[in-house]
Amino acid sequence: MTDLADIADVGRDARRGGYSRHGFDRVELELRQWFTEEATRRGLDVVPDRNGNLWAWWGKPGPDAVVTGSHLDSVPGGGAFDGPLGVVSALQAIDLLRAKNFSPAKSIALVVFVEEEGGRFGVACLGSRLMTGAISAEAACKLTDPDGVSFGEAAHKAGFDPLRMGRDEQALRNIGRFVELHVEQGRGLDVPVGLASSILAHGRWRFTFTGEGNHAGATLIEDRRDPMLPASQLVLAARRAATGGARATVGRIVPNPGGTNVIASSVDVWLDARAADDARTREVVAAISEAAASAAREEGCEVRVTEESYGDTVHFDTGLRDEISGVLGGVPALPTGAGHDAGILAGHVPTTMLFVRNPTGVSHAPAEHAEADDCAAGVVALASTLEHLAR
Ligand code: HGY
Ligand code: MN
Ligand code: MN
Ligand code: MN
Repeated sequence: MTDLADIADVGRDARRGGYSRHGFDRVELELRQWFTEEATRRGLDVVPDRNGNLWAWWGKPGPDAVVTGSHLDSVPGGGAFDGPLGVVSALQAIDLLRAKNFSPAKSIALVVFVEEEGGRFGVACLGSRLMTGAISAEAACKLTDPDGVSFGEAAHKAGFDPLRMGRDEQALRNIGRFVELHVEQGRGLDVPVGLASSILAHGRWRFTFTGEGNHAGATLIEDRRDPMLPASQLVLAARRAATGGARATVGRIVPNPGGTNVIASSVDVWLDARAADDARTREVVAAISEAAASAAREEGCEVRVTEESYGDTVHFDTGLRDEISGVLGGVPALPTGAGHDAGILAGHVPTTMLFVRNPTGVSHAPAEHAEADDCAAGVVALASTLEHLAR
């Protein structure tokens, strides 16, 4: 809690409430500096990788290390725990292990992934996707923020070379086991600490509706081709389609040009859809796309759909999970609807996640919370996990 308090003033969003911390923005760079100082003060060697992620090493950097970490960026107006809890818990776990004079046989590394939320450049888990090759450097560097700054430009400004980005074999070889500690984000956990079993298949789709920009007063209703109408139908279709445990959300709509007395000429609508498996997710998105296309036709508008990112269901390594559950004296395993860098890494290295209880079930919002005692239990669990894996 002291570590979280250390950064409590960094990136507060007075307008939205909570925090807005985004990959390579001023605030995230300040948090990276904070992490670098905290890790260095503990005698860890901080080395950035080629893709904008930060590594802090206890022991020599090299293959088969035990790696833990999370991210420091947030959604717009996010909570204090999603991401930073995993980073400060990693630092605290190191302190605990040091205090008991543990001497790891394997190197331990802490990692901070860049742009996990995709809050600035639109694609979540950008740092881990780049590292694993799930997105190409070319595609990643072309992504732009709402001001038109590209990820490549932002990375360059932060001291990274876009030409050297991309799948990082060395970094992947260095991860023997990966553990991410995270605040649980629903109401799935009624004890202080649990383990993740799986992540829903999920992705993001942009729907661009195009109509005719015109005057809000002078244009008769029957003369309009207003793209806001099919955009609104998409929102309703998303709710209708998300049955049986599937989730579909529209959290962001951008009308162009966006004037109160202007019929928009186009509207961008972002759909976040998640479901148990690939087939069901595709089905939900297809149903919503069909409704959007038909609503667009009815209004004389056009619609273009772009899949901005997608990942199939993740099943975390069951062997590693059982092993860690044993170390922790038996803890529940639960699925989650939230995405994580651990989900990206799970396709490449044995990976597990520790969840810390969320008493309110709120996340991606200022009210996100975890009790101090549960956070402490999380640190102890992470320390035991690292100790077990690195001995
Ligand atoms: O959106 C997500 O699930 C994640 O927190 N990136
Ligand atoms: Mn999140
Ligand atoms: Mn997170
Ligand atoms: Mn006028």
